[in-house]
Amino acid sequence: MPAFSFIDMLPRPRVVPSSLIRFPGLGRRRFLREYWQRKPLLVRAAVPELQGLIDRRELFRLALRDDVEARVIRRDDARWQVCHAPLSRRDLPALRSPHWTLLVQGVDLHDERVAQLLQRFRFLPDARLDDIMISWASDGGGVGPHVDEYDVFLLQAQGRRRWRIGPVAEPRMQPGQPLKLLRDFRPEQEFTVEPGDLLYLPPGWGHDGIADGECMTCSVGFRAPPGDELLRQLLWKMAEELEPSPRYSDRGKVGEAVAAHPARLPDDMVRFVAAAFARLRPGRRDFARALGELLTEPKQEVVFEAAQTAGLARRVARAGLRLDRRSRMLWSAAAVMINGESVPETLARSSLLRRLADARGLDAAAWARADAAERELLLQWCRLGWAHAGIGAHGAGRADAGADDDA
Ligand SMILES: [Mn+2]
Repeated sequence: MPAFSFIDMLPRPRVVPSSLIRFPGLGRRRFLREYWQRKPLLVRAAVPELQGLIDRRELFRLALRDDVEARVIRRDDARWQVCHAPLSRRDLPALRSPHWTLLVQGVDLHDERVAQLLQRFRFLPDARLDDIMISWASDGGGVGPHVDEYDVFLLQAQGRRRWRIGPVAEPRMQPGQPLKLLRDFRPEQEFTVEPGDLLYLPPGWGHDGIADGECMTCSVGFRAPPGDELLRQLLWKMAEELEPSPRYSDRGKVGEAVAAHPARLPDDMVRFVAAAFARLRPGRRDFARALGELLTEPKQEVVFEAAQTAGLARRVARAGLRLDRRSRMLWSAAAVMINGESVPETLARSSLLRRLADARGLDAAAWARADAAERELLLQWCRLGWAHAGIGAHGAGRADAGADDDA
């Protein structure tokens, strides 16, 4: 492999830097250096065009679908109630009744406009990106004082919300509540956000947002899995891929002493397992692949629909292709992972695939440069519904026809 890559010769990614979230008067670089994972930041009018993102009726309709994760949370003085999906209309209190909120998880999986909003946060690694949760609250609604283990950008889409925030060193929870609510939350700051305002909170910051009149808020979440959880899942993945190996043998190793202590576990048997484990010796590449497969694993409720294959190759040659908005794709030095799988060894360093992962689309010119193996793989992804012919009209308008149509 040459030391340089051909990436620069390929078309520029469609995620043009100007579409990324801006931090007026601060700049992304300073945000990353001084605030990211360090301290909260409130940016007024960061995303003014957010107002028309999605309306209440659309959100409610999504919440009632059986492939969508949603919750209704109500507060009755100090008593909280949670109602989990699948939700029916009867689970939604009257709009005018105060102190309740509807939370809809993973809205980016179902709505193209919301998926595009997520794209604006790609100044952070895709590997950290989780999803967009959208909440609608009636007057006084909220989920109570709590702390998350995620980084979160809270974008006020409609109406006003009063936030109280403060660091929480050792979270202690209120007993007997159906939610994890902080027991003695001591907020340090308090402010009201308006449509377009953005509040960034690092993990470990307590927050309590109360709707001031009805309002809608988007939470863009960034997961940060704990080391032990990652390791457990990585080891599990490696275990699944183990090659069959020879059985233990004690030929010539059983001595007279066994008769005196037949219950004793033979040391040699222990050595056998230890040696087998030592031979595993995972390398960087194994870790990258397992991690990438893990992080691109589609969410449980995601089901890809197989696509029409008639004239597929011709359509892609003419119009390029784009990843389905629900496809997750990552690459590393020697591996490319998509939707929980690694690409074959021979394509693991394909600069075309890396480009697709970064830009989430390839135009006809890029397709023209693809080799036969790359084309076959990409067409296969189209057949699975992981990608679609055509760069597509991103940005404006309703979601693409297909999986996301409301019934
Ligand atoms: Mn939160």
